[in-house]
Amino acid sequence: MFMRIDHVGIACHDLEEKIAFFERTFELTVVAREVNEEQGVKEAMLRIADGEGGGSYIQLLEPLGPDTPVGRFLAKRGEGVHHVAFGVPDVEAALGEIGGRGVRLLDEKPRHGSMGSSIAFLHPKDVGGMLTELVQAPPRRL
Ligand code: V0V
Ligand code: CO
Repeated sequence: MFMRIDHVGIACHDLEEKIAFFERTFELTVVAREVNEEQGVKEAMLRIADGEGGGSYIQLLEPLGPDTPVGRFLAKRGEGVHHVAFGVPDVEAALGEIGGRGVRLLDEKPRHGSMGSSIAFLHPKDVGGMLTELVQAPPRRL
């Protein structure tokens, strides 16, 4: 079901400062930036590797306000790993299969994610304490 780790999401207070740190320390490059109002974040993707089914990235996340998933996470736990996202071929099909195995779905239907992807989240309490995201990359342009 999982094809690769698509990204690791890291919650931070100051996106620009964290981007600068990752760029100069690990020589990574930002390949996309987006404000996602629905998810309550301002985010940046830094490419680690490219593959045929999709790349893998670090996703830096700054909350748009305190009353958002990442805002609440920062207040409770401080900066750090917020979620792990797995690449799947079909997020809707994966949701059906995983939900049928008793894991609580935070999204019944896929939502808009970074770089044109379709995403959905699984409850961290049902996945060993790890907030888990499913990502379906958009079809590649020829
Ligand atoms: C909360 N908890 C976590 C957690 N956030 N555990 C592990 N990892 C996290 N990131 C724990 C928390 O400690 C509580 O446990 C319990 O879950 C309930 O959390 P809460 O404090 O009540 O917090 P809420 O109300 O924010 O709810 C948490 C959930 C929420 C996970 C349900 O954050 C959510 O729906 N997240 C999905 C959407 C999201 O995260 N979007 C931002 C990324 P105790 O203390 O009771 O034991 S957007 C993104 O990745 C995009 C756009 C993309 O990739 O393209
Ligand atoms: Co993410």
